[in-house]
Amino acid sequence: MNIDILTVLPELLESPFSHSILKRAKEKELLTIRVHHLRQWAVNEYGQVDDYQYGGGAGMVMMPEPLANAIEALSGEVLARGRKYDEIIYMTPDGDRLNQKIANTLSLKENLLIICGHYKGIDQRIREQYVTREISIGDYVLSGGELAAAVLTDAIGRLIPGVLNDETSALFDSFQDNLLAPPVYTRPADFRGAKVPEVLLSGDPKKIGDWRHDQSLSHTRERRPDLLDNEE
Ligand code: 6GU
Repeated sequence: MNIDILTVLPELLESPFSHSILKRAKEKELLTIRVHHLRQWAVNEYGQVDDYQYGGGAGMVMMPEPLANAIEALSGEVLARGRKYDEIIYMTPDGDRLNQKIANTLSLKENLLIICGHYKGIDQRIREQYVTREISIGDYVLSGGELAAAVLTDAIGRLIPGVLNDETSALFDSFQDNLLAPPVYTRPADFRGAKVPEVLLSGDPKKIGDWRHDQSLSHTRERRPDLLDNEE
């Protein structure tokens, strides 16, 4: 999979993909992440990419011209590889709220472009003419789309087949089947008097599987009953 990210703050996206699972995904060449500085497509020598909003009001808006030129240039590069973007995603608090289902769907794509908004956001015409999908990561406001893009990329990247060492382990993640994950334990079996549940020491895979499922269910009922209501 190839993920291109368009931003005015590439520095914010340097570290998140250089560690752990996403680092391994890149090393295995299952995932390529390219961060592009929007200023490359600035409208003048001062590097301008934003301007005052029509109608007045505080806050700058990202101009359509640099964005359109950037999207077209990057689309051209993908086309040179014989492909096109499967989705052009704009990170915005008023987008669809990210969940595991969306992450699963996007993890099956080949080429994604993620646009990080800043200031008051991007000119509406870019949303209408180029963007195919708008995503938010939750009901709170971030200073810009970069951290949200990092969250989305991590959620997608780890789901690409072959990225996780143990192929089955993503299947047991919280949310993968609308259930929260069960509690986990490691050594010692007795930590200052607090013991690991006996069943986990039993060596009986069926019993352990049943216990984990029960724990997932009760944990979900207690903390996130809404997940059970939304069962498809
Ligand atoms: Cl995608 N962007 C910003 N700026 N804030 C957010 C968000 C995105 N998702 C939640 N809050």
